[in-house]
Amino acid sequence: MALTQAEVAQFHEQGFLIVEDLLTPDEVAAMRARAEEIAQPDSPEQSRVLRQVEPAVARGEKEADDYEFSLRKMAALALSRDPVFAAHARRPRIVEIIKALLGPNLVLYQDQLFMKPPRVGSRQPYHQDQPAGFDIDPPQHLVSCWTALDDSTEENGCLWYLPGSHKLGALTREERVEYEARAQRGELGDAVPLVVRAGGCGFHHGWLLHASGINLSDKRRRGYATHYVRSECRYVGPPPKPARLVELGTDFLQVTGQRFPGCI
Ligand SMILES: O=C(O)CCC(=O)C(=O)O
Repeated sequence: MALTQAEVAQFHEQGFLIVEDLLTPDEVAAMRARAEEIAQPDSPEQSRVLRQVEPAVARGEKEADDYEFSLRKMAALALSRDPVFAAHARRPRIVEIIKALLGPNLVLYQDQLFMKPPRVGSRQPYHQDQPAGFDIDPPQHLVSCWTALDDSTEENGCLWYLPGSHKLGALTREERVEYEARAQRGELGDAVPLVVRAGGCGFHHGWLLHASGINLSDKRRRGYATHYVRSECRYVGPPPKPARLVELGTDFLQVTGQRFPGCI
């Protein structure tokens, strides 16, 4: 069993689960090295991997040390079949945990590497993953795994989970904005920081409210998010599939188990 019954029950009650040291230092080092290659301005992956620059750097309000340290995130690494990141998305230790939470048939819907560079890494306001970009029905069968590639601390902008908030279901934009406003006013005292060493993982439900802080430190805080859905779900967004997959000329990444006709 990848998880004890108590851990599964805790996930369903709280909407998240934290597992320390799921990856070995060598596994983390391989992912870091590959991330650094992909983040170079002239890397061959440039056309496939989506990159987003920190907004304040893009506006010229802040200065990053170099191009790599200006990046807010890179996306579609596993989806574009990068061997290192696709292998991580299918890593048995992670997949067994997702199976315990979602069931035996799984695909990877999306993946994102949050770079959170030193000093310029910006806040990610409170949000739920599910309403923001996963067009699936039924909508609740989404679990995200966030893997720390650097030690993740409150100072360098770790993730914060709001326990039990997945039970609220899909919130409206206005409701999500109100949660962020309450966080800014210091009113979300029960939020839990995802403080883990590099190689630790946080697993969260698609409806769980979560946010990440500003990076106030001189060290970066990279975290790789892989978003899994049950293969039994139907894709209900603009046909035939998410725009990113159409652009890449690819499909969702098969992770384990079966696929079903008419489903994702
Ligand atoms: O790593 C971050 O700063 C944000 C991550 C996030 O929102 C997610 O994994 O869903």
